[in-house]
Amino acid sequence: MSKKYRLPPGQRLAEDFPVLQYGGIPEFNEKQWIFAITGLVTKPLRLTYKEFLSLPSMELTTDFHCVTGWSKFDLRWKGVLFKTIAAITKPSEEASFAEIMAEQGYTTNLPLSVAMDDDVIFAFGLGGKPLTLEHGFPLRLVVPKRYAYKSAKWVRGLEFLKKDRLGFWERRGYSNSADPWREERFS
Ligand SMILES: Nc1nc2c(c(=O)[nH]1)N[C@H]1C(S)=C(S)[C@@H](COP(=O)(O)O)O[C@H]1N2
Ligand SMILES: [Mo]
Repeated sequence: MSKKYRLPPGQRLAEDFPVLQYGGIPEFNEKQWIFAITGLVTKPLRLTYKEFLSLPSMELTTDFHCVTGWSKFDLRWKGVLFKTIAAITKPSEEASFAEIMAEQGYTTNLPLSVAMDDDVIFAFGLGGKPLTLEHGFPLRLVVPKRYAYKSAKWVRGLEFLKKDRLGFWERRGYSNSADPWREERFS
């Protein structure tokens, strides 16, 4: 595919990989770090970082689109698929949405129809190396088919929900569906 047709409407390719977040970059304290999966699941889970790293993982290469207009091609993430987490915790039939919780109160939300896609990954590696702090170490979500505010950095857990619950940017006027190909930037 030519580069042009890989770029969603209104996007430009960034040369570097910009670092963008609301607020500061949190410290990682492995002793206190827990990833908690709660809500409408048969088997709620609290994982230490070591336990998270020991889950079945994979690498995948995907594109990344920030709502402010920059995109990156071919980021090679390593991590655990969202659907692997779901297979382990077994969301109930009622569960249709997930709220993803990150450090410092940042949240985002996804319908399970999107989150269970084969390219939605909780990543701990990027480009063959551990994730860097500024890009979300020790763990971030990556949702390639949505604007990157859905790709929460420094995630600490997720809750399976019956009804949708808007995240940090989704409550502040950014699109909840956030499809870059339809240019769904604002709500
Ligand atoms: N915790 C947290 N995650 C976040 C954000 C944030 O403010 N806080 N910003 C999002 C936005 S808008 C973008 S574009 C990407 C940027 O990821 P990067 O800094 O790795 O390029 O992180 C997303 N994840
Ligand atoms: Mo963004």
